[in-house]
Amino acid sequence: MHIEHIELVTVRMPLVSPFTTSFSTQTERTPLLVRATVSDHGRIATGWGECVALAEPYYSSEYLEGARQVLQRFLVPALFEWQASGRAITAQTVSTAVSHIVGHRMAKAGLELAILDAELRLQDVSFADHLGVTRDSVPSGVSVGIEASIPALLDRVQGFVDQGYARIKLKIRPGWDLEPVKAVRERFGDIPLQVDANAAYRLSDTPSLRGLDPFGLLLIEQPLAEDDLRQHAILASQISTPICLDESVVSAQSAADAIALGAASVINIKPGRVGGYLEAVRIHDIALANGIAVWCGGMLETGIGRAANIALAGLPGFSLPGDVSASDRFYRTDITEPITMTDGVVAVPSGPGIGVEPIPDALAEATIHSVEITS
Ligand code: NPG
Repeated sequence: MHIEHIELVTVRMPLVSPFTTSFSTQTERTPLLVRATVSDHGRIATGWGECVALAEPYYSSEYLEGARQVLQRFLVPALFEWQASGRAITAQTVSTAVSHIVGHRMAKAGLELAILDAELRLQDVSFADHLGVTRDSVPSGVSVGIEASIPALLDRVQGFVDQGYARIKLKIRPGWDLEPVKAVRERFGDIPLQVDANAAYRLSDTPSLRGLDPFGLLLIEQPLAEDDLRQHAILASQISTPICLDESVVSAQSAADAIALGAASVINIKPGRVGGYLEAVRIHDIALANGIAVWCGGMLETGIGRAANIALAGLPGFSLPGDVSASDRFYRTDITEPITMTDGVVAVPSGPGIGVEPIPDALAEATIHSVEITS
């Protein structure tokens, strides 16, 4: 397989409503799409990937402009150099070809997915088949932001419950934790419910986190800071709600460390956060072998990243509903055919590659920047 050129396309997508977490309020998303045009024995294929870095470095150190620059200046040229030296270009070789560039996992993941999509399209194989996924649908959970008031939160949750989502995740932060959880439990009873703190607490907040124990939550996600593996392990011994790690797990190695330390009994797998789908599968395998449940996280992806996440979420270790909601949870208009949710599940895409591609008009409408890189 030969890479002809790579294009970096930045799109702007307004959110249907503001999404507030412990670190920011987002009103729009500006995903960076990677388009790889490849050839093989005279056949041409186009593959798409999505880099999930936010516009600002609040969730992790990566951010849109930085990701675009590192792709343009370092990652894509490294891949072209690898190709020029006669080494094989496949999705499997991308991470090795760029391994001398430190960090920038979300940018690397977007590039790897574009190559993977193109490669699978040349082979006429779906991502799900490539992974060995046999499920044709996966349960769909929804993430609910911090709202202005408890009544506003209950209205929003009611809407998602009415739509049939299989699980509700509430964003929490100090001062918005026990009350919203209590109110949701009182109104909606025993629905599958979990909370996500995005690293907003400290170990000294253990007493208030223990206050969540009576509510029978599926898990509390990333209560403490990214680097605090040891402190998560201490917290896990002090509260009964299962601890799930998100930000702390950036690689298969950190997943193995977290499991060995007892810092997590559940792991949220986001392919972008860990450097790509191949590393995501490794984390899945380690977790499965250790009896640790995993679920697929979301980063408000467009249909591109969302379709790939749904295929990944079909692997057997993904035993909890993921943040794989319908496109209309966040966007009035997606750049692909919208992902839809019916009866609490989303369908695993079955077409070649990731099974979706941008609709040209929708892509053109949303594009705010694009740059083509050739060898
Ligand atoms: O369903 O795509 C989705 C969003 C799920 O809440 C969600 N993501 O911390 O997990 C998270 C959070 C997030 C979103 C984090 C955007 C960073 C950026």
